[in-house]
Amino acid sequence: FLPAKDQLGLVAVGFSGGQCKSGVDAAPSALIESGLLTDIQETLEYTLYHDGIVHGYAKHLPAPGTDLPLHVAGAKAPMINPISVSNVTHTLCDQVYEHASKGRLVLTLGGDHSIAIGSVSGTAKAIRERHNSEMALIWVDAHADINTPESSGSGNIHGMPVSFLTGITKAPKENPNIFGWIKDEHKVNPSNIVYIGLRDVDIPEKKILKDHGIRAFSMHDIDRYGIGKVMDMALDHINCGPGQEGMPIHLSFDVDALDPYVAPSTGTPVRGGLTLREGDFICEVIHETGYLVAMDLVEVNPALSGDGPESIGAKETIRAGCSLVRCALGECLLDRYCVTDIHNI
Ligand code: 4U7
Ligand code: MN
Ligand code: MN
Ligand code: MN
Repeated sequence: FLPAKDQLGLVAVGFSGGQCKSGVDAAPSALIESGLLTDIQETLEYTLYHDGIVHGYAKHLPAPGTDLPLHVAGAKAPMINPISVSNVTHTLCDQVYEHASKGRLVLTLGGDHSIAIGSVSGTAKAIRERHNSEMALIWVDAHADINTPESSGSGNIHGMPVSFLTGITKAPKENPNIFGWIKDEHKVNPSNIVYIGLRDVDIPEKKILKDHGIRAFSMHDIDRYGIGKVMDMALDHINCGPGQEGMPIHLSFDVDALDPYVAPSTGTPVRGGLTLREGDFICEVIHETGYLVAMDLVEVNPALSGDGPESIGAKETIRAGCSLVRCALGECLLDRYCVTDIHNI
């Protein structure tokens, strides 16, 4: 299964159309400017494949004023920017597929969480073709992001990606062009999904999770069992525990899973979240399985820190985001070699 240990494909997606607050489009540049790519190449020793562009996808977007809210039968709110989100995620799907099908580990820097429709579908398709295998999806988030266009109270597509990725939602009848590009090869089996960090799940989402038997570890579970045991149970569920057969893993990390105390600069913060160490630990443990094939880091919004992009809140959020990525790419192993060395002296 494993991607080449030392090759990383990066896609930077400065897209904010899955929700209504501007600023999340500036996250990839902010993460890169703070040194993330230097760490990835020099400290973690990956060969980086990156086109050097932060994709705004302007050329894929419909003319201003034409991407009108889509009224879906029975919905509480119309879908917002449906054409833009569909187009951008279709393009992203192809970009991520390109990297993954060459056996590279793929990192997608968002952007709001709607972009996971593109990144996860691209990885899932490549993994099916390369390994004739299904893929696991670990979704670390305060939210379940599994609303359908009908159940969503906001109409924001960043609250719906998992419903499209599982096929629980199909392209809307009102306009099959919107997400009509998603085929079976792009989809993830609901039984291969694990959530970690949930604490703000809408009532219809709770029903969807229950009806589809999707495994979810809330903050309550983390308090009860501790993050170590929760990760053991999470990996066991997707067959990636010790001695199990294993399955390629896509990690989709929404920075709002972290407590706003450590990551305040995000669009939908919810109190009572993960500590920085719990977040890093999740990423470290997933790295250690050896099954990680792709990661998203989304919902960092440097503009939402109270006092502008230079604020401490934005800097801390960016720093936390970089740490999560480095941990998923194997930083903890470097530490461990040091400890081993000390013991050997
Ligand atoms: B994020 C919400 F209603 N559930 O659907 C919705 F609470 O990607 C929030 O996790 C979605 O940040 C949050 O709009 C999306 C809301
Ligand atoms: Mn296509
Ligand atoms: Mn999310
Ligand atoms: Mn969230």
